[in-house]
Order: sequence, then structure tokens, then C-alpha cells
Amino acid sequence: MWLQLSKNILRARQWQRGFGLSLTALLAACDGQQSALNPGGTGAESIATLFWWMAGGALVIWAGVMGIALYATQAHPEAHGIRSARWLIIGGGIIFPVVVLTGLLIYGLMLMPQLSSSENVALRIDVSGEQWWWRVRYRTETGEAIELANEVRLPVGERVAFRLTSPDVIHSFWVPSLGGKVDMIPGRTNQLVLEPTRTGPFRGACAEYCGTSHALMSFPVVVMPRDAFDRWLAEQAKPAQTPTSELQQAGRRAFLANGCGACHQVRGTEADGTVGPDLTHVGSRLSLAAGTLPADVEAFKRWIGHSGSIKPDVRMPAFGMLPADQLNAMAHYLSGLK
Ligand code: HEC
Ligand SMILES: [Cu+2]
Repeated sequence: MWLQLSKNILRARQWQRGFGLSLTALLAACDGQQSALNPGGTGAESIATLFWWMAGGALVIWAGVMGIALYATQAHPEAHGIRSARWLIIGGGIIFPVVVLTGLLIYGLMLMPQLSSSENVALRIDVSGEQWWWRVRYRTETGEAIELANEVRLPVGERVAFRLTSPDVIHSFWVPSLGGKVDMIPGRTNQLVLEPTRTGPFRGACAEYCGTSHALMSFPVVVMPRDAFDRWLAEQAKPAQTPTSELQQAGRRAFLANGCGACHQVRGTEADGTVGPDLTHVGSRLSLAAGTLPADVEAFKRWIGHSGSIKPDVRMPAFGMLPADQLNAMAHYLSGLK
């Protein structure tokens, strides 16, 4: 008997440890760069508050239902008349849910205007979801656009209005740490306002299945102080740097000779394609191919040579047939475009 008991205790301990471990894993998923429960923006804060209220409410209701169930198994079947049973059904089954759900609906509707109101907006950014990357255009005060791709930087503490659309299929723009998600629908422009409350790297993702490489389209979001942001944007507005080293110059020649410019723009060169991402400052980005690879020379080389095996169904041919020295030179040229 003692043996059995100690075995049981051991089993309970193991179970406890397992539970502890999975709880830690679960909670660890709540901080980091992509968590709606570790908000870094006003929209995400309201959403997190709503979530905790709803989770708390669900817990209370669950406890209530369990209490009644437990009571029902213990009580004598004749102990209650039909009248009180009817009140339980009308009260608990109709009045209570109507009151709770109406309250939640009103709260949700009250949150909505501030999530998309364009009052006091300091910055406007147009983002278009493509298969499988993000076209990003910063609107300057004079109305011109500074085009970049696959990365968004924002000044901290300011309201930023995003105009979201798509030329192909439905995507969804979501930076969980900063705010809610909004669909990008062909033929429509949807608005989303984000207001980051702290600096830091965050991560955005496509939240609507859009095809084979849907899971390979994310983007880094960097929230920075206003002056650093202004310096960054001023750099992005400039045309591409002219390469200085011999290797990078050879890379530029190979880039222009192999037809990359039919799909890619590098401002300041004759490459002016618009099918793929603007590469004018691709070397300054934190990741390559929409969060798929790190942004180092090696990754550029791999991407240009094997785009399709890195990202299935990608709309860029692989250039693996080019001589290795050309691939290498292009990788050095592009990663040098700071
Ligand atoms: C037929 C059009 C097309 C051609 C030609 C083309 N690309 Fe691309 N390229 C794309 C598309 C589309 C993407 C976006 C892929 C994705 O992430 O889903 C892309 C992505 C890239 C990226 C990643 C950009 C980023 O923002 O991370 C690089 C670098 C790149 N191409 C380099 C090249 C080079 C170098 C060549 C020529 C050897 C080339 N491309 C030729 C269409 C093209
Ligand atoms: Cu998508």
C-alpha cells in the first residue's frame, strides 16, 4: 500500500512538473515581439483589457455553472418546484446572457472609433499586401511617396494612419503588439490607426490565408524616437548609393544585365520595375524576403539563386544558373544598398 501511495505521489509530481512546464511555455509566448497580451500600443492595450475582462467573466460563469451542476448531482430531485426551475432557465439561460453580451457589444462598439479615427494623425503609410510580401509607401507632407518594402518603422507616441489594400488576394495586416488586425481587400482601401506607446522591435504578420507562402510573409516593425525616425526616413527618401568597391560595381552591372530591373526598382539607376519590392535601400532592412531570411550577404546569395525553394510559389525566378561570381557580386551590391 505504501508503495502504491508513493507511486501515486510521484506521478502527481511528474504531472505537476509537466503542467508547470507547459504553463511556462504558454506564458513565455505572451511576451516577445508578437503578442497581443504584451501591448506596445493603445489599440493593443484596449484589446488586451477586453481579453482579460472576457477571460475573467468566462471564469466566473464557468464556476457558476459548475456550482449548479455539482448542486444538481447532490440535491434531491423533488427538492425544487417547477417554478424555481423555470426561473433558473429564464434568468440564467436568457436574461443573464442577453445582459452580458449586450454589455460586451456596447464596450466593443465604443472601442471601434478610436481604433480607426484619423484625428491627430502624424504620419500616413500605405501598405499593400502582395503575394508574398508588403509594399510600403510613406506619404510625405507634400504628398509624394517614399517607397520601401517588408519593413515598417514608426515614431513612438504618435498616431499613424495606415491605408491598407491588395492587388491580388485578401491578406490581413496585423501587428499584434500594437493593435488590431485589418483585412487588405482587392478593390478596397481600409484604414487602421496605430499608436505605439513604447520603442522596440515588434513583428507583424499576414493574418489571412493568402496562398502557398502565406506563412512566409511577415515584417519587422521598429518603433523609435522621433529624431531617429526622421533620420531613417530621410535616408530612405534618397536615391541608392553608388557602389564604391570593385566587387559591388560588378554586382550592379550584373544586376542591370540580368533583367532584375524589369521587376525591381533601384532609384538612381535604370532599374525601375514595380512587380517586386523596391530595392533602393534593401541593404538597410532587418530581414530579407518578408521576414524569411536574415539580411546578410549569404542570405542575398541564397535568395537570388534559390528563391523558389526558399519561398514556394514565389513570383521571382531563381537565378541559380548564373555563374557563382556574379551571384556573389550581386549579393555584395544589394547588401551594400544601405
Ligand atoms: C519576374 C519578376 C522578378 C525578377 C526578374 C526578379 N525579381 Fe527579385 N523579387 C520579385 C518578387 C515578386 C519578390 C518578392 C518575393 C517575396 O518575398 O515573396 C522579389 C524579391 C527580391 C528580393 C528580396 C527583397 C526584400 O524586400 O526583401 C531581392 C533581394 C531580389 N528580389 C533580388 C533580385 C535580383 C538580384 C534579381 C535579378 C537577378 C531579381 N530579383 C529578379 C520579382 C522579381
Ligand atoms: Cu498574405
